[in-house]
Amino acid sequence: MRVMVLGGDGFCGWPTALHLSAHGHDVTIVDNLVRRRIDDELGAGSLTPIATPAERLAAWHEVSGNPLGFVELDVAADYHALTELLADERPDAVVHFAEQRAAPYSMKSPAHKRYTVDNNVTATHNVLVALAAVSPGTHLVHLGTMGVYGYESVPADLPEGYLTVTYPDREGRPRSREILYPTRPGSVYHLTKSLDQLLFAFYARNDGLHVTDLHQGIVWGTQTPQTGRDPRLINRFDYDGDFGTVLNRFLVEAAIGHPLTVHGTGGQTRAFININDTVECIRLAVESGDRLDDGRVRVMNQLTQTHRVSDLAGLVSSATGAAIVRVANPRDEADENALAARNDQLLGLGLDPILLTEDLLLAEVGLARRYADRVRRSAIPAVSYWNDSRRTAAATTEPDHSAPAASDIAGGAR
Ligand code: NAD
Ligand code: USQ
Repeated sequence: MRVMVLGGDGFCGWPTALHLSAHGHDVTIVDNLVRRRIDDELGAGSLTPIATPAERLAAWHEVSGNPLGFVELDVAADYHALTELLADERPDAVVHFAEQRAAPYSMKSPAHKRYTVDNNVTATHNVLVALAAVSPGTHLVHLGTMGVYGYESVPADLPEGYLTVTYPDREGRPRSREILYPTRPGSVYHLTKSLDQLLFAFYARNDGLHVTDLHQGIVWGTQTPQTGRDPRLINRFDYDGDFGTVLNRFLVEAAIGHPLTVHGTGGQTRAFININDTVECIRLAVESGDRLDDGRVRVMNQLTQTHRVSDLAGLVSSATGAAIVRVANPRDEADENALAARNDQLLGLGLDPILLTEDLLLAEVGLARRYADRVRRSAIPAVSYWNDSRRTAAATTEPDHSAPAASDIAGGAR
């Protein structure tokens, strides 16, 4: 199949592009490289030394014999170029990763909030409008988030995107209908994914677009068999207080002798998936595009396990001897929540989940130790606060590395 990977230079996009290419698909990456500029803005690069796009493409061609296309393009800002590209290529599938994906970065300042909404919502809308105009048969596979469901404890397993609700009609007779599961975003970033969901529903109904929205949990791990084939193919690994996600942060912290930074009580339960399962799920989604219902977005929950943050810290600590520190939580989130979710659809398509084991954790710590001299310890504290009371609470326990000037962020405020 001909597949276009928007955001294919990023942490999930790059290994996905290689995985699809290794499975015989003809892949073109589209990316504006903003994530590399955000590294500079935050003063925190990837733990792993990532090669330039040109070096990456050359290395993949050398080791696999497969060419990869690359187009530098801003999906949010360059609508006309995007439309031309889609009209020329008419891909069978577009995989859409091209959004600002860090909840803390999205809460950092008014400029970061505006950038996140402008970039993410416009990118998604541009893709939908362009597909409807020039390539309506293309299957759009979007990376959404489990966070759209919110993190209230509900006494049920979260369904895959939809809920059947029963309500009384005017005569008091019970009626039922299917609705999109009500969203409860916990950050501006998660809010954009909730808005995306409405855009997909509209364009599927109005224009008959074929859309799969993957509600993905927190991705952990780094390498895949393809990214491990040559040092120039290595995947990025974020550990900083904005883009680093909890388990990958704990693994780096353990590797450099930094205490594991548990926010608040550590009672937050979240959904997780290994990067190797991420790339496989996307392949399964892309290759099952012929199974979509007309006019209805397919929503699949892309997670394999749920874990409590304090349990993860305990696991990493007992495997490595790392100390654990409880820091004032910069986020506005419940002290604790329960979480369970269905993932029947991806299991039904053949996903064979990789479960968290001490061996896998230690392998990641080993990789982190190899690049330990690249870690900037000053980038580790999470210092994007959800509101002023969080900032004040944190100021009593840690130094305040305040948000950067609102006027100069990597993506540029429009
Ligand atoms: P990432 O930041 O590493 O990659 C995103 C890529 O998109 C970057 O290469 C960036 O340069 C590009 N991009 C952003 N805006 C763009 C634009 N306007 N035009 C062109 N390119 C643009 O993020 P990631 O971790 O790879 O996440 C990818 C997607 O998966 C995101 O949409 C995210 O919401 C979703 N997701 C990620 C995780 C996770 O744990 N990493 C979990 C669930 C969902
Ligand atoms: N946390 C800590 N210590 C840390 C970092 C985080 O205790 O050092 C806690 C946070 O307070 C939060 C939990 O760990 O309770 C998860 O935080 P995270 O940064 O790992 O994940 P999150 O902000 O939810 O975002 C990540 C990705 C995002 C994706 C989302 C999936 O960055 O793109 O959408 O995971 S989900 O969590 O299912 O919504």
